[in-house]
Amino acid sequence: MAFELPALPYDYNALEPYIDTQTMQLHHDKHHGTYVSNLNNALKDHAFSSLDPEQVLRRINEVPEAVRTTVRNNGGGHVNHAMYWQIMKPNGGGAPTGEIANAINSSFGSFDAFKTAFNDAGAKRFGSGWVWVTLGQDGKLQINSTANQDNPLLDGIYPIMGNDVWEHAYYLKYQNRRPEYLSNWWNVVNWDEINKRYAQAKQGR
Ligand code: MN3
Repeated sequence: MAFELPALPYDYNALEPYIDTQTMQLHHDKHHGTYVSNLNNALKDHAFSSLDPEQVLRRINEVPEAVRTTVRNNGGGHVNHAMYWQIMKPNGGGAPTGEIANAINSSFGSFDAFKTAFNDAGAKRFGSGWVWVTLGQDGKLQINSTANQDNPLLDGIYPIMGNDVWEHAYYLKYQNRRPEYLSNWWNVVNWDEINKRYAQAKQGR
């Protein structure tokens, strides 16, 4: 198989009480697993099946039209979730550290203002999608949101971090209370990993 479901880097129950065990099991094994198998099926006989999945998204316009939407949705689903598991960790959260802390302060004034803007963008996304932090041309951090499984890489922009606001990410525990999920999510954020991704973004990855 060309694309593989990455193992979760911690136990299914490791993000309790903020993200419950059953949600993690279903979200990783079933949802992410299905994106990977659909992506493999769509690109089965195509040279892109040997590419890094991030490159597939960057080159989405070269994917045959017959499977382009399938690849966009499921390739996005694969790349988005591979990032999502890595930018969370047990006993994470707290104030940001390292270079990203400086970038947050210079772009948004304070960590609280940044969190508020991120949570608002996530809460306002109608239906299913993601909320992202990217690096703008001016060197400042930007917050935006996309529908479905669209990733900023479709526009050539490397995402520094993002949160999943599909109902499958939170509904078992939070039901309709998406803002509560968004605000609790900061307790599991992995700033070390986000700093690595920020460095990649600055290098123009
Ligand atoms: Mn998801």
